[in-house]
Amino acid sequence: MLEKIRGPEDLKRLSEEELIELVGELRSEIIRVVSQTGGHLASSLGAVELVVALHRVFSSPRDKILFDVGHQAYAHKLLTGRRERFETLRQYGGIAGFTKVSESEHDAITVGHASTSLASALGYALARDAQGEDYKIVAVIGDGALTGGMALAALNKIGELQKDMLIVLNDNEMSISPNVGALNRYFRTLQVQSWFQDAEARGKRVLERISPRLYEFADRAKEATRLLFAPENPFHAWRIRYLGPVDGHNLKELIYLLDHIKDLKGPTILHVVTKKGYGYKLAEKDPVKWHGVGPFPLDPDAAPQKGKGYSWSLAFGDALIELAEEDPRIFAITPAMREGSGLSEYAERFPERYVDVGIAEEVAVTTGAGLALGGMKPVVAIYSTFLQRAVDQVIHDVALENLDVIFAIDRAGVVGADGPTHHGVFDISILRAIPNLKILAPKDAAELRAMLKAALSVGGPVAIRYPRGKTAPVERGTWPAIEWGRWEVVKEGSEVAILAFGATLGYALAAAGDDPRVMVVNARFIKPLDEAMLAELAGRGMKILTVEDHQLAGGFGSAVLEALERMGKKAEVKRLGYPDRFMPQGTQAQLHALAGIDAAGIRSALAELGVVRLGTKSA
Ligand code: HTL
Repeated sequence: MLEKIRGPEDLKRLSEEELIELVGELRSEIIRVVSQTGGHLASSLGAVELVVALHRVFSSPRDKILFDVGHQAYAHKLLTGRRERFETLRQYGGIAGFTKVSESEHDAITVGHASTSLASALGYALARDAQGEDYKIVAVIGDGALTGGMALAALNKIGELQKDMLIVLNDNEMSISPNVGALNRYFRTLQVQSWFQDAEARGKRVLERISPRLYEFADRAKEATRLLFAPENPFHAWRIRYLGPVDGHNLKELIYLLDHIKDLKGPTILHVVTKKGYGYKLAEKDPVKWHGVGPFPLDPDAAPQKGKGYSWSLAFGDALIELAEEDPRIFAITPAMREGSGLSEYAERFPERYVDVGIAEEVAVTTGAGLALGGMKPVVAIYSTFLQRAVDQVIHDVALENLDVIFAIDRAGVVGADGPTHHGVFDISILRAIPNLKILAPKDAAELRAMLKAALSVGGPVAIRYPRGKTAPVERGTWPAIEWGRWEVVKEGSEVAILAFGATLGYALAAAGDDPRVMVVNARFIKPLDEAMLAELAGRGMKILTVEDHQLAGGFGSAVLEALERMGKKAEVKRLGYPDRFMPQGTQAQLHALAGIDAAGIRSALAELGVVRLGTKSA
């Protein structure tokens, strides 16, 4: 069936039975390909019926279907002309793991970060109406993504303007971890109420027959329970029509409903209840683990391979646990990334000093500010890419009053298969401009621990950035000393100093080999720089090669140039990092090589600086 689908219009010709068969084929294909490529399996499996129903009833690309985050849209990709390329999912040069406007006319938005679909839908609606067009707009948003401020603020405006659009709330009770928030609690009451109404409808017929008086009593009890379970529907307060909840795996019912509501005027929310991972037992049982997976064996008894070894995230989480054991003021904050940030165990150990604020990075940062003002020592664990959401909060709420807030910035640098929406390559440029804020980057887990400990006592905001991936594990109780503000000479040399940090330090050492002319410096303090060492290197006439897993514009290398200028020192400087374009998806190693920040790239740069190693061709 799937092979015959060239575009969504082909769905309109299928019978109900054929559509149900298609749903099964889509699931099998998603599981087969993701088992090879890795990807957001559980989210995409849960949305298959929904995607089929939407494409059956609406007419993409004329009608616009906007997927929030875009990680649940694999079935959409398979149905919109990308079946043959689906095997390249998330690979270098392949199709993206999220929807992407430049990839297909059926992808209405380019996305990867959460909570944007409703504002985009509002923009589409304003454009449609301004141009006198009449296409339909459908935003599909998860209950997780609906915890984001952007989504809630857009709802507020959508309700006011009464623009025609359908918002499909795909409620699976999960963000990556179990979902949080008051609205989430409310959705649970709606589900209970709907169950009660079903039971009631069944019971009513029986009761009426047995005893009219009992029926009357039940009818009154029904009113009482309704009040108990369902307070005034908040969407009504927003002037948005609410329908649901309905079973998101009942294809027939979904199609019937969508068909009947597609022409409704004004904004409508259809609350659809789905099961994350639906159709793949392991994922249904453990949707957290199967939210995003690496390649996995198709054997049903096997677990996903999360990649062996000790992650930077765990190195952070373990260190924080030990610090929190000693210091009762430590308080960890995550914007919906408990597992990814290595905080699962911390959250269990210190539930009273832990908060998941939902997919709301702005709230995470400003809650940190409030905690600091209230006398705690907040640690905001946040991915570099998601910190972009909260730049003003860092500036206005934290840095302005020099508050003691630590930012543990995970996934700094290119992240690999998630691609440009998720690369963490802007944090240094953004944060470097902010007064009071200090920026550090450890070379390994031990140094991360040292930095975290030092940051907690130095005062004012401190950002510690570390990459996605593995690092060597360290023993509990390992707290190496670190001299605040000082770089570390890792290898001596006479002619050129490579200034590298974090993920690029290993490459620098590999490129330097045992060449006596090449010095390698662990430039772990990015702000403030170790200006004393920099001045000394320049004074000695050393050439300088900066290497960063970050954009060149405004990054570490720029900071070095600025410092030399400020100090009135001259040095020949060459900078390696990402050029002024968005880095694509691919493995981290592929992307490092592409930008020439890996060992081979550094060797070429050394050659350009005149340090050509004898006996080798390139350098
Ligand atoms: N913060 C922001 C701004 N965007 C993203 N994408 C994240 C964090 C990380 N993230 C995802 S998917 C996801 C999060 C938190 C959960 C979304 O939950 P939702 O969908 O209920 O909307 P579900 O997976 O189907 O349950 C990714 O980075 C892919």
